[in-house]
Amino acid sequence: KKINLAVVGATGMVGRTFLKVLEERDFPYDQLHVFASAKSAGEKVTCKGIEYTVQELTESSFDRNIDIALFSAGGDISKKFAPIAASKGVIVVDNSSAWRMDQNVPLVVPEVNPEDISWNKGIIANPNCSTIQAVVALKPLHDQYGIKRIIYSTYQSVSGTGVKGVKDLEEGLNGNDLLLAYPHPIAHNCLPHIDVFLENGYTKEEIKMIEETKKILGDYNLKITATTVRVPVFNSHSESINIELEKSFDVNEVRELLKNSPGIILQDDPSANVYPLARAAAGTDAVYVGRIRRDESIENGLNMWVVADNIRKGAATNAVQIAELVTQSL
Ligand code: 11C
Repeated sequence: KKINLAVVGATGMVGRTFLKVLEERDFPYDQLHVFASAKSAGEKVTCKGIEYTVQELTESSFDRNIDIALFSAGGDISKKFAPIAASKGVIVVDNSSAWRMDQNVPLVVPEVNPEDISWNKGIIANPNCSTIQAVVALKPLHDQYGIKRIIYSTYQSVSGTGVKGVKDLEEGLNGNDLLLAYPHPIAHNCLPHIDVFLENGYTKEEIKMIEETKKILGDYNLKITATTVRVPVFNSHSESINIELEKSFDVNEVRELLKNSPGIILQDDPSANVYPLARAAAGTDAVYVGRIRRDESIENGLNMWVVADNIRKGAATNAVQIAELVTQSL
């Protein structure tokens, strides 16, 4: 079947990466339609060597036989337009947080729970970037040894915030703190504050990681806590993940298991200074795992360091991978 594809939010940071990833993977579409807000309408974008004029997103945008729409235009746009698109037979792959915890919406990472795509009712949610890379590394461990508890500590790049975050760091490194995106300077700093604070003292980013992990792994008994931190890095999120497993394990066996699991590149040779790094991960689609070692403070404890490009595997690439699986089922 020939697929007609739409990209909503085509001029944003993730939207532009959608187009790049579609081109790189030679996604098999027939027609491509690109939409954005009125402010960006008329701008030009290119995909597979063809230039497209960005159209304003309206309620009639989906009246053109579109099969799949990739959305990354913010939660409010998704809340309004994803149901409109779905009602017209479009399958929406939505990158915002608007639909992720909705019981009627599958939350999918193709390496982890591709089977959940089958029960979609027109909207499939793409998880938060920091969750995606974590669950790619956690899934094989959960299957093999059973996970009891997870402690996440993250080191997240400014591109997760978008253009304003990138500007704050760029200018801040020149001694000019703009504070466009953050309440404190991000240059030469670490901010234990991502998204808004909630009444229980956690940030929304921390709660997203906790809840989305349970939904994707399909295990609501998991005990999870998280501290998410913004660091002065342009691209790629890094995560320290401490895990308590149900069963005993051998550390070398864990390395072998992760090395052979989908989407993962093992980089774990500390004696040669080999471990995952944000700069090396940037611009790639893999999830890098290293620093695998026993947590000797508890029984069956494990530590690892997980890095991925938050705009690619954490957003655009994951959504395109979902769209590829949807295409196979059409
Ligand atoms: C960050 N994780 O790094 C956020 C960005 O729910 O899609 C992604 C927000 C989301 O700031």
